[in-house]
Amino acid sequence: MLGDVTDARSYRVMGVLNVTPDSFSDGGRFLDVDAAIAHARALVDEGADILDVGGESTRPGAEPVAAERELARVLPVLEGLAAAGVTETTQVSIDTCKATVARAALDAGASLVNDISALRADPQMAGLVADSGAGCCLMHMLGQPRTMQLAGGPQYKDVVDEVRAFLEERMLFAVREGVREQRIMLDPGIGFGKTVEHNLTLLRRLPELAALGRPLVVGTSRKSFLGQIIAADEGQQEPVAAEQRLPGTIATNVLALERGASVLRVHDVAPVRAALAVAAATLGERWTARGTTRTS
Ligand code: PMM
Repeated sequence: MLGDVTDARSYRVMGVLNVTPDSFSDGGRFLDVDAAIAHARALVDEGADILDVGGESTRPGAEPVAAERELARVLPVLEGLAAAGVTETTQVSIDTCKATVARAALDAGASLVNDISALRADPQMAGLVADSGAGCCLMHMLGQPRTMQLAGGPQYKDVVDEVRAFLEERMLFAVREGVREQRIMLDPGIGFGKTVEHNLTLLRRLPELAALGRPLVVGTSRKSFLGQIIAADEGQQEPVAAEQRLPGTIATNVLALERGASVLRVHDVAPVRAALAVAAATLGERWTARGTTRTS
């Protein structure tokens, strides 16, 4: 179960598997069930501790998807992962805001619900998570994916204070609905209704969110703010393409680890995991080879 530390590492790497036609960085690549399962296995081989399977794009401007369609995308993949034994060795998370999708995913072997609406979108979701005993990730988002980055831009008085208050309120709500606190993880929702500066401030002040006492999930992977920063450094106007954002992904994940993140949600598992291993060793964690503690 998530939270059990099976080796000396204090963090986990969550590999992203988007079974969507339109996700911003990998949309359309894994719509085919066999391609999705092959990619999932590759992520596990690269060292993913958790696989996060999603069937609805959350990129800015994305339109909502009906539950039947979302389910038709993710369920065959989850069933294929179970048949291949992957769900027994690797925790599988379902990235959804819909209780019907989450229920089917949990039945198929998932054990974590990653709800970017933090249990706000579907009134059945909190009860489902509570009754199933699954873990859940509660994420901050201002507005909806369709509207969150519209002109005028998101506004906060103090982004960290507001995100922290939101996460605390959602955690209390979840607990009131019967979700055990030990099963809750929190996520500042990097890129969800935030400017570049908001994202950077959240990363810089991550310890204030870690102070809520629950594991923090951080997802910066390939996000647009990285493309904007790298472009500015190169004197360009247009953000660099998603495939060119790995250095920024690594930099932010290493810094997030140093500031208290527990779960790093990424597309490029192998390079991020390697960077995190070195960062963690530098920070003073015992360094390990997959489960074996090295002393020299
Ligand atoms: N980001 C995306 C989707 N789901 N879930 C959590 N908990 N945190 C995130 O930052 C997050 C998420 C968008 O990225 P993707 O389209 O590449 O999956």
